[in-house]
Amino acid sequence: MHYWCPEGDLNPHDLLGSADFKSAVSADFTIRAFSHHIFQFHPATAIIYLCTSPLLPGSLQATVSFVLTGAGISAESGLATFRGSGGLWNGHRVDQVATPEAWEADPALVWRFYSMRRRDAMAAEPNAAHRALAAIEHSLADNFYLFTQNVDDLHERGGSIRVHHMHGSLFHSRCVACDLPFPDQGFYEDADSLPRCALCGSPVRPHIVWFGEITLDMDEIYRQLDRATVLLVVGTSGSVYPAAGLVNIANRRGIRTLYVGPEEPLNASAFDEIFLGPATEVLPKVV
Ligand code: BJW
Ligand code: ZN
Repeated sequence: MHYWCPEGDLNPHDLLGSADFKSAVSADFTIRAFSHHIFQFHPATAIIYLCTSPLLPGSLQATVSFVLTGAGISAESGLATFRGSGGLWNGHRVDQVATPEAWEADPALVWRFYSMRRRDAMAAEPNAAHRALAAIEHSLADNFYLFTQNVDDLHERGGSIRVHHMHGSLFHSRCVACDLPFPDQGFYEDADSLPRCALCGSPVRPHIVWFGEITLDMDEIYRQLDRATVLLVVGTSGSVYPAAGLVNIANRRGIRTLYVGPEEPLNASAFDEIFLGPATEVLPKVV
């Protein structure tokens, strides 16, 4: 392997023997972050380029930052992701229980699932990644927007204030007829006592956005993305739209796009920079 290093502060030959570095830079992926620097690997020439802009702690501070998070940011708090190895519940694929079709066919099953999710989220604690985003919000204030696909409340409990839940909230429910969300921390695990609306008697469902339903706050999301200078995406597989398409919109507007997570998302090629690693390790360094 050959290295090209435009900077004097890092000798790539020191890294050559490091097992961590070898596993961080491989032919499978073209851009890697390691030791606060960004490397680009060209498989054809086997040359690794050290990109000129190192990843510096605090580099997001002087920006208008738009942050999108997914299930991965809560993984280290013990909450299962959707498509990872923990993505099964009672033998059901999680994304098959969280659907309008499942609700139509078996509301008791869906309520058992969301009751369990409520219990798990209540028992979980925010981690260092949630807290790192809260810290940057405190310094950027209105120049920081956090949109999450997650329905748990770990961002709020980690100290974030301006949190927008585009896929709904685990701790709200709504009547299928009246359609107004209300706070609800109940557990509905008995098929004979599922919740009903106090006003009209219709079934009450989780206030969650399932496939085929309209994601929340989209006008606000597009408005804030228009103003952003950086889009930071954390812990999402890039497989669910419209969230997965925000990076493409950002690219068209010339916004710098960063991804943080232990593996590349499906839409990896759309990002300017990818920082591989668990959110609790990488995020506190990035912000
Ligand atoms: C770590 C980590 C660590 C692990 N640190 N990271 C094209 C365009 C637009 C829409 C569509 C389209 N094609 C199809 C559609 C429709 C559909 C869709 O996207 N389908 C796909 C299957 C293709 N989308 C919809 O129906 C949406 N509505 C919609 O489009 O309305 C029309 C509309 C159009 C345009 C504008 C506005 C509206 C609704 C989507 C609803 C998604 N609902 C769910 C379940 C409900 C929530 C719940 O119960 O919790 O939301 S599905 C599930 O997937 C959940 C999640 O929020 C969502 C995303 O999952 P996420 O977060 O990416 O999790 P995973 O498990 O996939 O990935 C975890 C990641 O973490 C991995 O990458 C790991 O590596 C990483 N990780 N450890 C950091 N320690
Ligand atoms: Zn009602």
